[in-house]
Amino acid sequence: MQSGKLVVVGAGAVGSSIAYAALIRSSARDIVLYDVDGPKVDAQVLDLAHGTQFTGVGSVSGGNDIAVAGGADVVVITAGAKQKPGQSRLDLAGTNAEILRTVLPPLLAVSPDAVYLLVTNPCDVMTVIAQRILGLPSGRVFGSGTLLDTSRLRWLIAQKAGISRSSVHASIVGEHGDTEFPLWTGASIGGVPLKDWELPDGEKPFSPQVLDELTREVANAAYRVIAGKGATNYAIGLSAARIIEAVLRGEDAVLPVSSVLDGPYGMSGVALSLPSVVGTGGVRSVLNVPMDDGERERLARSAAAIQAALDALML
Ligand code: 6V0
Repeated sequence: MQSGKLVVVGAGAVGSSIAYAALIRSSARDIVLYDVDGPKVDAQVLDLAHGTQFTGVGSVSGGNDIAVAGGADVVVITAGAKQKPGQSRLDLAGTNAEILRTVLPPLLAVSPDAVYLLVTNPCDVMTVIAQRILGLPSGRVFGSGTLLDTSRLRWLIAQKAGISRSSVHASIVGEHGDTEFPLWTGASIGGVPLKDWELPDGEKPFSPQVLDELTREVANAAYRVIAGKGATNYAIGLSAARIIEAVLRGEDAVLPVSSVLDGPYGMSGVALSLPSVVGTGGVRSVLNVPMDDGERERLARSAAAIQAALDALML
């Protein structure tokens, strides 16, 4: 059985979906949900626990007493306000920063050795704030960032190419938000550069126009889901479970996640997503991936948007 205690903070649409994904993927041995809303968290815990006969997880528990969050190996933060239709992720910054200031110190007191994963939006801004509040090394406090957006991109590319998603190599980097962008430099299917990929009839489906459409589609994906059902939850649940596994299994997997940078690409003090090595202890390093001038410029724009949100919070 997988080892490790996972604590998910916030038992709403996202927190409960992360717990559910971790349960059915056996991402951790013990799964704990914590929320200030007692009746809600108790109900979520019961509903999840009722399914444990069919999973390989040791236990599911939780409640509204911070003590339940003690001794964690990984703490995932989903507590906070979510986007309403038409709202951007950056619009949530003030409210959710306040929630972090309330919840993180007591969490650190009961789980001083945990890796902290930020999912609450705006994820990159929250990562910087959390890292400062917790005072832990930057690799131990990081955000799910653009892993979800990358999964959306790979799904779209795989559909167009008629190829398995696992054979598509392409990443969304930068802000988990409106300035995110795909790293087309280096994007490939089975080693074939994306722009050279041919369908059986000889057509090359990834023209510059199509790449632009894919970029737009990924950037608007969350807005579409929120407009239709009020929240995005299943895909972020699975994305977070994947990160939790990389940490608890010490995988050293390369995933696009968001950590506070200290030097790479000439950036410091801001968190954004770049392909990073994730394993025991969190983010172990940030890769120096090839980028063309346009991509470097877009990365700088993404960093500026995140910095502006931090400045607006006077940080
Ligand atoms: P939700 O369904 O409203 O749940 C939020 C939960 O947080 C509620 O149950 C609250 O009771 C709880 N909460 C509030 N304050 C506290 C506190 N101080 N301590 C403990 N619990 C608290 O929102 P939902 O689950 O849909 O979204 C949560 C956050 O995830 C939002 O900020 C979303 O924008 C964000 N998402 C981030 C994604 C990502 O890729 N990073 C993806 C989807 C959503």
